[in-house]
Amino acid sequence: MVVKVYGPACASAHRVMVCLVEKEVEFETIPVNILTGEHKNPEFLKLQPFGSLPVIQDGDYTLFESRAILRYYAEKYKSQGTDLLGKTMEDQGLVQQWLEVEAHNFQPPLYNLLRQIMLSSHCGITRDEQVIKESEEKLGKVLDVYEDRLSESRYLAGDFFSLADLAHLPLTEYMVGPVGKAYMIKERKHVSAWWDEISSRPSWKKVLEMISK
Ligand SMILES: N[C@@H](CCC(=O)N[C@@H](CS)C(=O)NCC(=O)O)C(=O)O
Repeated sequence: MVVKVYGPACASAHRVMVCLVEKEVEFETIPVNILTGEHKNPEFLKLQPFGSLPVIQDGDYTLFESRAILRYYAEKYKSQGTDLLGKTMEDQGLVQQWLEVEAHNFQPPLYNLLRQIMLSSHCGITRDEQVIKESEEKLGKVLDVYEDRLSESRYLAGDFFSLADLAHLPLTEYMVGPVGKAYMIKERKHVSAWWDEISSRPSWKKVLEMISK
């Protein structure tokens, strides 16, 4: 049975899609239109009571929260496709650590920038230059930590590509694209090399192609 991914026009759904491609799991996308408020319809709230995307349905099983979905598929298909969890307990701990860093340190300031710069018209908020400045400073400090880390290992959790790297793909793609902050990546040598490497993976190129249609 093919996995259903409800999204797909949102960064968190792209995170799930790239994981499924890496794990060689077949899926189809079910469009849910955030702009018309479809994600708050009673039917959709039965799947995701908070009215947020993405959600997957795998047979009778329903799961939401993109990073929970990543962990689920990485474990369920551990020996299929790319191993995204690490081999030793220590590597696995580091994957989980950097996955948390992505969620709690990296994403919040970048999401603020995205809201302010790309989505302010949709979100009904007035662009606030002070919020943009502070968010950029915060994100810069996070990227300085990444620069140190990536000067000693090829990927975030070690010398292997993992969920920790994969989770960064969708929002960083917006960051270097429509948010206009590519220089924050380029001016950090190791972060820049890491981004070039992870964003050239065939799995990510495939997702970009899927979402461009
Ligand atoms: N922590 C959630 C965040 C999901 C999220 O922010 N989804 C956005 C779209 S990318 C959304 O549904 N926004 C509409 C809303 O929450 O009302 C996850 O990782 O799945």
